[in-house]
Amino acid sequence: ISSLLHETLFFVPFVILSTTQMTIIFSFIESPGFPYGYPNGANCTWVIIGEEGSRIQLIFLSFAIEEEYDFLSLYNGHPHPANFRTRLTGFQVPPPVTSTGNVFSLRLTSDFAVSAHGFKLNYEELHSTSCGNPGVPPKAVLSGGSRFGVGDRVQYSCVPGYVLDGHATLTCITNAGNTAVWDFPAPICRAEDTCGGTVRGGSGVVTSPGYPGNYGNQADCTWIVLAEPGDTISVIFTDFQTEEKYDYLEVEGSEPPTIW
Ligand SMILES: *[C@@H]1O[C@H](CO)[C@@H](O)[C@H](O)[C@H]1NC(C)=O
Ligand SMILES: [Ca+2]
Repeated sequence: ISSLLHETLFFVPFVILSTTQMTIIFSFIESPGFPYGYPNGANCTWVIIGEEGSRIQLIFLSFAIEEEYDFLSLYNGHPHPANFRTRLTGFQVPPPVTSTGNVFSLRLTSDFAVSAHGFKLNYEELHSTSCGNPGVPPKAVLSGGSRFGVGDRVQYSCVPGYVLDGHATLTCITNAGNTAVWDFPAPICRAEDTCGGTVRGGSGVVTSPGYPGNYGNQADCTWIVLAEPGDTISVIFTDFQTEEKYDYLEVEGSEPPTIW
């Protein structure tokens, strides 16, 4: 991995602006002060630059950022609004994220009060023949080794009391753009006898209970998808089958004020 470190800190009352470009010597990034709390008024940018043709994968080890007030924003490329990828906040460790190109930028911004542990992550340069770590969703167990190259498979199961929605086996394949990608997203482990839920974040997957198997009778599941105010949400169906005339999926949208 090639890159360089230069850091500037401007101290203005309640505001810290910092820009960091890192020479990739360490393969981890921590928020300032981790795990004792990042500063208020922070604006810290990290730019990770890989070799031409590679992608950068972030694997979060720890994540605690004051929900909806402080954010870790990711950019595919340099940190310009046009490159915005997603914004992470809250207290759940996010799944791994892979950049589309060889530059990936992170920006931590915090408001004037209340901090949290912050984040720690590993980053890795992926070559075109590696899919990278597909991640371990909450309550899931990953088996099948630690090789994530084209042709490799990984297998998921859930801890007792949880059932798997989605595909249990993922295979690393080459897509039309000649890039190694997993053939399916990582599955979800859901508590037995529950369905539906609330999802947020830049993108995600929703499946019927037991998918790709059949859903049960008498099911009544509601999913709420929340986006940032001002954003729109698109729903893309990759598979759809319900009993015609008897079972339904209704999709409705509401204006932000009714949810927020
Ligand atoms: C953070 O710093 C960058 C670059 O210095 C600037 O463009 C951006 O507007 C700042 N963001 C906030 C929230 O202050
Ligand atoms: Ca805060």
